[in-house]
Amino acid sequence: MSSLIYIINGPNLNLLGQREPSIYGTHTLKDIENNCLEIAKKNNIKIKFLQSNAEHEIINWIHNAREDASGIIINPAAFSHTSIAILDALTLFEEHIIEVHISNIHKRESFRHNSYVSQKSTAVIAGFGIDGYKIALEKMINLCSN
Ligand code: CA2
Repeated sequence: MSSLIYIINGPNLNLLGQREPSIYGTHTLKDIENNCLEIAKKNNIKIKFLQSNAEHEIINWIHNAREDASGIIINPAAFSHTSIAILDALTLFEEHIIEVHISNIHKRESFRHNSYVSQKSTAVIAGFGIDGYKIALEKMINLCSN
């Protein structure tokens, strides 16, 4: 059976590419999904690429991941800075977690500097634009095969 990696995206990322290109670039979430699907195919693994604006839905997906995922890549978007509930759900997940941010959250407003999710993440990638997802997936595939 091939590995399954969940790639979970938080609020407003469904609108990526439509505003603030100087921070987030011009690519869409669909472009990111296609990049990830290409890497998945090359490496003979499966991905579940998900996005929600609702905290409870993200929490339910993390619970589901306990049943069938070898790892979680997550861009919790604004929930990174607010959600202890997402942190708690991730704490119950026993495999690797990689947190991704398109922008470098540490160079931005101070309210973006703390991410609760980082406390449970194996690694954090921030500031490489949408390439952060590719890096995360390639690194996750390495982690899962060790
Ligand atoms: O840099 C990131 O990936 C963020 O997770 C993106 C979040 C922000 O709240 C975090 O602090 C950093 C915001 C996502 C907003 O998505 C957009 C949608 C349309 C146009 C531009 C951004």
